[in-house]
Amino acid sequence: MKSFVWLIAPSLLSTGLVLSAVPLSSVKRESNLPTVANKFIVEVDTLSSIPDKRDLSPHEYLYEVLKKRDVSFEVNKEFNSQGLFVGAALTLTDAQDATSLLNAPGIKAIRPVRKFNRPVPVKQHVVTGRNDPAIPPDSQSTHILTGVDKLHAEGITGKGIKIGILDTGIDYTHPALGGGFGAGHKVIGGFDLVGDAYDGTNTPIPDSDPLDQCAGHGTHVAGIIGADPHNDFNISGVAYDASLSAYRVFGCEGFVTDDVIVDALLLGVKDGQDILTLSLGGADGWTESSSAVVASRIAATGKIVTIAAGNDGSSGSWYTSSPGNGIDVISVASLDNTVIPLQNATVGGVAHAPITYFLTFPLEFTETLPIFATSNDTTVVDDACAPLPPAIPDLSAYVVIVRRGTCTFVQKLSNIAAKGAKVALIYDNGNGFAPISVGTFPAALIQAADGEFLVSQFAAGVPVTLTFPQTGGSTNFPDPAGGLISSFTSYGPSNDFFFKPSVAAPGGNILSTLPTTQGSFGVESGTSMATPFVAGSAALLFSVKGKSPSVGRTARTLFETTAKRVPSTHTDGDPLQTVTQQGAGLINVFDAIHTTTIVSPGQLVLNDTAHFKSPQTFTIRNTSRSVKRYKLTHVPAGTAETVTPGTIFPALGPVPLTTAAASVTFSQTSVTVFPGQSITITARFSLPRGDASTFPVFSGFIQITSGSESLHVTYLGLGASLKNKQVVDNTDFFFGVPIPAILDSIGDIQEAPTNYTFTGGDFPTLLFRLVFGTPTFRVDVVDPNIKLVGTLNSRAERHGGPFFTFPRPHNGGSFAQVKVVGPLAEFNFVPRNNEDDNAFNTLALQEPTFANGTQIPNGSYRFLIRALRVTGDAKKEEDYESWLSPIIGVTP
Ligand SMILES: *[C@@H]1O[C@H](CO)[C@@H](O)[C@H](O)[C@H]1NC(C)=O
Ligand SMILES: *[C@@H]1O[C@H](CO)[C@@H](O)[C@H](O)[C@H]1NC(C)=O
Ligand SMILES: *[C@@H]1O[C@H](CO)[C@@H](O)[C@H](O)[C@H]1NC(C)=O
Ligand SMILES: *[C@@H]1O[C@H](CO)[C@@H](O)[C@H](O)[C@H]1NC(C)=O
Ligand SMILES: *[C@@H]1O[C@H](CO)[C@@H](O)[C@H](O)[C@H]1NC(C)=O
Ligand SMILES: *[C@@H]1O[C@H](CO)[C@@H](O)[C@H](O)[C@H]1NC(C)=O
Ligand SMILES: *[C@@H]1O[C@H](CO)[C@@H](O)[C@H](O)[C@H]1NC(C)=O
Ligand SMILES: CC(=O)N[C@H]1CO[C@H](CO)[C@@H](O)[C@@H]1O
Repeated sequence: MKSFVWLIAPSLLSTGLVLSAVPLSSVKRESNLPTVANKFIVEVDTLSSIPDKRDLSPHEYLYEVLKKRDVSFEVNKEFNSQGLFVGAALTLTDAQDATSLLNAPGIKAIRPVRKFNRPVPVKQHVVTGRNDPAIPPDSQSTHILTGVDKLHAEGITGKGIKIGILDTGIDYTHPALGGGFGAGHKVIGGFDLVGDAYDGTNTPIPDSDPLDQCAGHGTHVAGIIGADPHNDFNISGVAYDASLSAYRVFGCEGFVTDDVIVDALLLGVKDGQDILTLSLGGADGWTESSSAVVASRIAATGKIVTIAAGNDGSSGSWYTSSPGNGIDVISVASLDNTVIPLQNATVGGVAHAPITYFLTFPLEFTETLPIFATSNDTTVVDDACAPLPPAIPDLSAYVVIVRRGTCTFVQKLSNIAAKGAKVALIYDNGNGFAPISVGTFPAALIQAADGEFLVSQFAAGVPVTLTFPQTGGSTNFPDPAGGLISSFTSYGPSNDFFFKPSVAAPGGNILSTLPTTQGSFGVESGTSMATPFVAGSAALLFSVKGKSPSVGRTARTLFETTAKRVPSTHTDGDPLQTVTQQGAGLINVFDAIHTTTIVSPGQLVLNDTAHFKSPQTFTIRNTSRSVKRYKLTHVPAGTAETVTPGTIFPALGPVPLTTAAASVTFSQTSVTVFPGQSITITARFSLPRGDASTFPVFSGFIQITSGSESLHVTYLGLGASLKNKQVVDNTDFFFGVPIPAILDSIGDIQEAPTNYTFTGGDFPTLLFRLVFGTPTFRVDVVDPNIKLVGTLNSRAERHGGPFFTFPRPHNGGSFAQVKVVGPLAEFNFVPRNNEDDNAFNTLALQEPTFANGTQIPNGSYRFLIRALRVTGDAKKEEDYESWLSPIIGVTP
C-alpha cells in the first residue's frame, strides 16, 4: 500500500518531515501497542537439572510453578517440540503475575504475544475472470533473471522436496495447483489452524482443510513455488515438482498472533517439511518475537526457513519485519520484475503502433470505437474535473480520452459517465505509468506520448479508432524500475545490527495463481511474492545436493555468496543499492547450485563504532578438479544516511545514499587454491568519512573472481555508535506540541497539576513516539517532588492496565536507585514508530492501578518514563532517556 502512496504523492513523502501531520484531536484515548493484553508465551527449559522435577512433564512443571504462586491462568496452547520449543501460550488474569515466573528455575523466557497483520499485496490487479491463452510466460522473466530457467532445462524441478507454506491456505482445486488435496496431489497436506472466522481477536477453530477461497494470498504464493507449466497463462513455479503443504494461519479477515504462528511452525517440522516459508510479518526491527526465535531455531537445525523482509520501505531504515528478523532465517527482499504483463489496444484510421494500457487483462469491449477527446489541449491541467459542457455530445459510442491531473480519476470518470461514456483511457501527465484506481468504470492509464498523439489526431479531425483485442493483446511491457530493488522493500538492519534482509528475489509485478473463485490468475507485488521464490529455489538446491541438515544450514550462505549485486538506479555512476535493502543481492539459483567455489561466511557484520569488528576473516574453498586463481576486490555499495541530517527522525525511503565508502585491505589480493584446498583471507576495514549524526550504514561486497566465476562476501557497518541514537521523540514535529505528553480527560495536553477521578472517562493517557527501537520502555509512578531531571523536555511543573508486558525487577545499578512508588508498565523490544500506520503510541490509564493490579493510593504523583538506548546497560540510569510528567492527582 505504501509504495502506492509513494507513486501518487512523491512530493509529500520525499520531504517527509514537512507536516505537523496529525491533529491531536485524532488521538484516541486508548492503549494501542501491537501485542495482545495478558497473553504470553512461556518457554520451559530442560528439567533434568531441577531436583525432584525430573518425573514431571515440562507442562506439568509449569502449571505447578504457576499454581504455587497463586497465578490464575488459562492455557491457550501447549508447545512440545523437544530441542526447538517447549512451553505454552497462556492468558493470565493479571499480567503482572508474569513477573513472579521470572526467577523460577526452569522457566527460560516469557514473551508477550505479538500481532501480525494479514499480508496485503502492495499492488494487485485482480482478474476479471477472463482467460487469455496468449498471456506471455511472465514468470519466465523472473526465472531468467535468476537462472531458474537453466535449472529447469536441466530437469531440476524440486522433485521429492516438501515445502510448508504458512499463509491464508491454498486453493488446491486450481488446475495449475494439482486440482486436489492429499497424497498423490501437488498439495499433499497441511492444516487449517484457525478457520474462516478467525480474525486475530477470537478463538481459532481449526479443521483439517486448508482451502483458500476467501483470501487468495496463499494461492498466489503457492503458484510462485509450484504452478504446473502448460496452464492457460504459460507460467510455472520455481519448483513445480515439489510437494506443498498449506498451514492456514489467517482467517478471511484480520490478523494472526504469534502463538498461532509458533504452532504452525512446529506442526510443519513435525510433518517433516524440508522448507517452511512465511510471506507475513510486521514491522519490528528486533529479532526477539516468539515466532522469530522459533523460526530461527528451526533454521539452525538445517531446515530452510524463508520469511518476507516486509513492505515498509517508505518508512526508512531499521524497520525490517518479524518473524523475518529471526537470526538464522532467510529474510527476503523484493526485486521488480523486468517486465509488467499489460495489454495493447489496436489503433485504426491511422498507421500507428499498438498502444499499451496499464491493465493485465483486456478491457471488455469487443467493438471497434472512434475516440473522443474531452479537450483538444494536451496541456490542460484539470481535464474533465468539472461537469462536461452541454456542447459535448453523447459519449456512449466513443473511447473517451482524458488527461490525468488535478482531481481524482473517479471524478473525471463520473463526469464523462454523465455523458453516457462506457469506456475511457486516461493519459499520463508525467506522474508515472502505473496502475490507477478507477472504481468500477472500465478505464486504464496510457502513457503521455500516446495520449498526446491521440488528442492531436482527434483535434486534426482524423477518424482514429481503438480496438481492445480480447486475446492476443497482452504484452510484456519493460518496467522502467525492472531489475531494481522494489521501493517497497523494508530497510534493515535490525536495531541490534543483524544483517537483514538476507537476499532479494523477484517480487514486483508477479503473475501467479489466484483462487478459482477470484479469476484463477493475477499479478501481485510484495516481499510476499519474493519469499516463495526463494523457498522454491531452496527446493531446487535440496533436490540437487540432498536434503541434509548441512545443506540446509549452508543454504543462506550459498545464496548470498552467489547473488548478483543490484544498482540503486539505472543511471550510470550511481552507487549500488545499500545492503540494508538488497541484502547480499539478487539470488542466482543456477550459480548457487553449480558453483565450484564455496565462500563462507556470506555476511560480515562490522557492527557500530563502539563495537567495531575488524579485522574479519572468510574462507575460499575450491571444490573443482582444477587449480583456481582468485582475485579479491572491494566493491562498495551506497552508504545509507539512515537519519535525516539535523533531526532525530529516520530518513524516509528511498533512503538517501552517499558514496562515502569504507576502505578495506586484504591479507592477500590474489590467491591460488588447489583442488580440495581452502584458504582463509583476513579483511581489515576502516570507517568511511561521514556525519555520524546521520547514522550512516555503510556496506558493500568483497568480490572474489576466478575466470568467469564471481562470488562475494557482503559486509555491513555503522559509522556511529548506536548508544548515541535518541529513541524517544521529544519534538513538536508530529503533533505541533512537544511530546511525550499526558492527555487529560478531554484529550488536551495536560499542562498544570490535574486531579483525575478515574470515572466517566476522567483518566490520563500517556502519548509518546519512538524514533528508534528501544530494548526497554518503562513507566513508573514516582513522588511528585522527586529530585530527578528528565533527559527529555521538562515542563514547569489499565483499560488501562494490564498492558502487554510486565515490569521486571531491576536489582542493583543506578537505574534501581531511582525511588519509585510503583511500576505502571514495561515493554521490551519495542519497535519504533513510523509516519503513517504506526505513528505513535498511547497508554491509557483508565483505572488507577499499578501494573500488578493493586490500587494506586489517593495522592499526588508524576509518571516517569524511561527508554533504554540500544546497546545501553539496563542497570545504568544514564543509558536511559527519561521524562517526568506534570503532577497527576489520584482522587477517586
Ligand atoms: C509458452 O512458453 C513456451 C516456452 O517459453 C513458448 O515456447 C510458447 O510459445 C508459449 N506459449 C504461449 C501460448 O505463449
Ligand atoms: C504492444 O505495443 C507496444 C507499443 O506499441 C509494442 O512495442 C509491442 O510490440 C506490442 N506488443 C504486442 C505483443 O503486440
Ligand atoms: C476539437 O477538435 C475537433 C476536431 O477538429 C473539433 O470538432 C472540436 O470542436 C474541438 N473541440 C474543442 C473543444 O474545441
Ligand atoms: C552488535 O554489538 C552489540 C553490542 O555488543 C551486540 O549486542 C549485538 O549483538 C551485535 N550485533 C551483531 C549482529 O553481532
Ligand atoms: C487535587 O486534590 C487534592 C486532594 O483532594 C487537593 O489538595 C488539590 O488541591 C487538588 N488539585 C487540583 C489541581 O485540583
Ligand atoms: C503491587 O505493586 C505495588 C507498587 O509496586 C506494591 O506496593 C504492592 O505491594 C504490590 N501488590 C502486590 C499484591 O504485590
Ligand atoms: C480515596 O478517596 C476517595 C474519595 O475521596 C475515598 O472514597 C477513598 O476511601 C480514598 N481511598 C483511600 C485509600 O484513601
Ligand atoms: C575441502 C573441499 O571441499 N575440497 C574439495 C575440492 O575439490 C575437490 C575436487 O572436486 C573435492 O574432491 C574436494 O572435496
